[in-house]
Formats: sequence, structure tokens, C-alpha cells
Amino acid sequence: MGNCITNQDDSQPQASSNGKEKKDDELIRFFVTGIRGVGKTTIINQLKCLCVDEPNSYKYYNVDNQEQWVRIIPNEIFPPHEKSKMRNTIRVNILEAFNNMIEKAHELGRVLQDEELAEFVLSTWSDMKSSGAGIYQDVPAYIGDMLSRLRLDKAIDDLLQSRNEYLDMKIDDGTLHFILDDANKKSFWRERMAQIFSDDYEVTTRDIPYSRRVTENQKKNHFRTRSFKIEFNDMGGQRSELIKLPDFLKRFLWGNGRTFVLYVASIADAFENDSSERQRSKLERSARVLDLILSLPTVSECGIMIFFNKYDRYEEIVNYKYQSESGREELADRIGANMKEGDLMKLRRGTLRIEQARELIKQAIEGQFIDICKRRTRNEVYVHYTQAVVRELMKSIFNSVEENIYNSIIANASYIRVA
Ligand SMILES: Nc1nc2c(ncn2[C@@H]2O[C@H](COP(=O)(O)OP(=O)(O)OP(=O)(O)O)[C@@H](O)[C@H]2O)c(=O)[nH]1
Ligand SMILES: [Mg+2]
Repeated sequence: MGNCITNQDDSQPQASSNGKEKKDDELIRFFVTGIRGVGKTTIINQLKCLCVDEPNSYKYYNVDNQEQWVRIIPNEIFPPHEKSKMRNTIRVNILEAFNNMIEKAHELGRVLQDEELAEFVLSTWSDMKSSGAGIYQDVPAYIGDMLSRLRLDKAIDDLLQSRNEYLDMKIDDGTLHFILDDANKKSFWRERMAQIFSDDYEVTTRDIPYSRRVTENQKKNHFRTRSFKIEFNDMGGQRSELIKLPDFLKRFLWGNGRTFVLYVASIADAFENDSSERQRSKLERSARVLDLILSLPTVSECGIMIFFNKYDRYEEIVNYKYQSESGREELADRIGANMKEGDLMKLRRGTLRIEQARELIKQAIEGQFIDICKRRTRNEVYVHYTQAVVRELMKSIFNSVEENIYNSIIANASYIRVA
């Protein structure tokens, strides 16, 4: 156990001449779970992108049938067929976002300058959805010109500016990156869209975390960080995927504090109604799913980590809602039950500084999750606030995760000694 906790310099993988490494007891296994669209795959993709761009610190592996770890060189981590699939995924994401904005504009009775163009986009999307080939069929490059023209429409631009008012207008959080200008104007939507819809566009590691493709089956990813070999099992967030978790845990539980459930929740989901039970927020459903997961018998043998992801979207939404009286009422109605009376009153009146408001709401949300953890587990729970799309932040999160793993292994070792 001792050598697991040493901070060895591991900048080179311990590969044999054929590039293979044997599995050993440094292996840490993560089950990455949570409801749909919270950023589970993005976290893993961000780590894969780091393996491409910073290969001395992050390494990606294939594990063969004999459980041998074979390092994948950076250029082959996203092979050409996968890159072209991702390029198309991003185009599909953008097309869907425009479809949903046009629908929202119509619902609000707003007329677009070129309704014919808007109708064409609506029918293109509807054909893709209803066709047997599914939504990920190729989006032709000429659609990019059409969408760029629509993007200039005042009705569409107004909707994008007031996106935090209409959170039910479904635009994947990552997709905003392609259709909005950078907050600090470092890059513009025009350039990005022209690039993405050009024939020679090759997806970059800067764009990959912003793409969105629903995970349909559990996927394994193997990494080597400074000190550990880590296996991430990316579980889809649909119900059909979530119910497989107990079986996976039973089959793949790997002892001595080396198996973790990484529960990912989007903290921005606190302000969106759940589609199946509209009186509840998506985050409340997420809390209930965590409750169910923690009640599984095998989970008592796992370390628990919670990532409150999409903190950037959380900040943006709270900042927006806090400005208006109706927005503050909404914040108070949604979160107030978990706040102190005095703070709640200040929130309603708008007498808190915006940083204080964000902090109090965040604490109230975290409190709900922590209460569940206290009820369900005696294990240490490691909590992080994350933004999976922001590389530098995720690097420091991954470093802290390594610290958490050390602590878990140490805690587990002392527990066994005492027992
Ligand atoms: N702004 C922002 N967007 C994020 C963040 N994390 C993920 N996203 C975006 O959220 C969307 C959904 O992310 P995914 O990683 O596909 O979600 P998932 O949890 O794997 O979803 P399922 O596979 O359906 O369960 C994508 O558009 C991501 O780019 C974040 O921290 N901030
Ligand atoms: Mg996924």
C-alpha cells in the first residue's frame, strides 16, 4: 500500500518495449453517473483532450483482453473517423439550437425577417428527427450559411440575449460557445460558425468539450495521471442506463478505497423544471437519484465524489435573475426552503451583494445534497465545483481528485487496521 501513496515522478509511463503495461494495484475505478446532460462525458473528454495537448502529464490507454495497458499516442486519441463524427455532432447541436430558437420565437408570437428560411430550417430538423437514420446524419455545409443568416435576425438575437429568461428553450450549454461571442470578445460567432461549417474543418481539442452527444452505453476510458491508473466508466444519464449501475458496481467493485462513485450534478439545473415532473427542478430530481444511488448496498464500499458542474452557467443565471424583482422571487421560491429566514428576506429585497447572493444560494443547494449524504453514508464525501468546459480549472480539479484518492486509500487502510 505504501508505494501507492508516494509522490513518484511518473512523467514517463512504465511501458515495456511493446508499449504494454501490466495492470497493478494502483488502479482506481470511477463510476461516473448523474442525470442526463450534466457534463459526465465532457469531464472525460476534457481529460482526453489534456492527454493530446499535455502528453507528459496526462496519458490515455487502451486496455486489452489480457488487462494490459497499451498507451495510445496523442495523435491517435481522437482518430479521424471519431473527429469527423464530432464535427458533425457540433453541426447537429447548432442546427438543433436554431430549430429550438425559431420554435420559441413563434411561440412568443415574434416574426422573423425571413420566415421562409426559418421554415426550411424547421423542416430540415424535423426530417432528420423522423428519418430512420437518426439525428446524427451528416449536416451539409450549406446549412451553415443559412444559420449564419438567421443568427443576424433580430428576433433570434433577442432570444439569445434573453436566454436566461427562457431556460426551457433548449440550447445545449456547450452549444452557446459556438453561437455567442466570447464575453471578453476574444472570438466571434461569425468566425466560429464559418469555420465549423467549412468543408476542411477538423475538430480541435478546444472545441471537443463543447460538443454534445447523448451517451447510450456505458463506456470505459483509461488514463494515467501523475500517480494513478484511472478507469472512468461513463454511464449515460437516461433511466435505462442509470438502472444498470447496481449491476456494474457488483461486478466491478475494486476494493481498498479504490472504487469511487463520481456523482455529477449540474448546479445550473436548480433553475429549470424537470420535464417529467414540472413542479420539481431538474436538480431536485438529481438529488433524488443520488439518494437512490447511495442507498445501494455496494456503494457503502465506495468513495463518494460530487461534482457540482456548470458553475459558469449557474453564475450567469443567478446574476441575471437577481437583477429583477420577479427573478429574485423565483430564486427565493426555488431555493428559499433551505435558507435562513433573514438571508431569504435579504434575497427577496435584493439587499445582498451579488457575490453574497450566489454564495448563499450555492450553500443552500449544497446543503440539500450533503443532508442526503449524511443520511445515507458514513464515508467521506468529496465535493468540487466544476466547469467541465474550462480546461485550466479542470486541471486543478483533477489534481485535487488525486489528493482525494490518496486520502481515501489512507482512510481505508486505517479503517482496516482498526478493524
Ligand atoms: N457551459 C458549460 N457547459 C457544459 C459544462 N459541462 C458540460 N457542458 C455542456 O453540457 C452539455 C452536456 O454535456 P455531456 O457531457 O454530454 O452530458 P452527459 O452528462 O454526458 O449527458 P448524458 O450522456 O446524456 O447522460 C454539452 O453541450 C457540454 O458541452 C460546463 O461546466 N459549462
Ligand atoms: Mg454522456
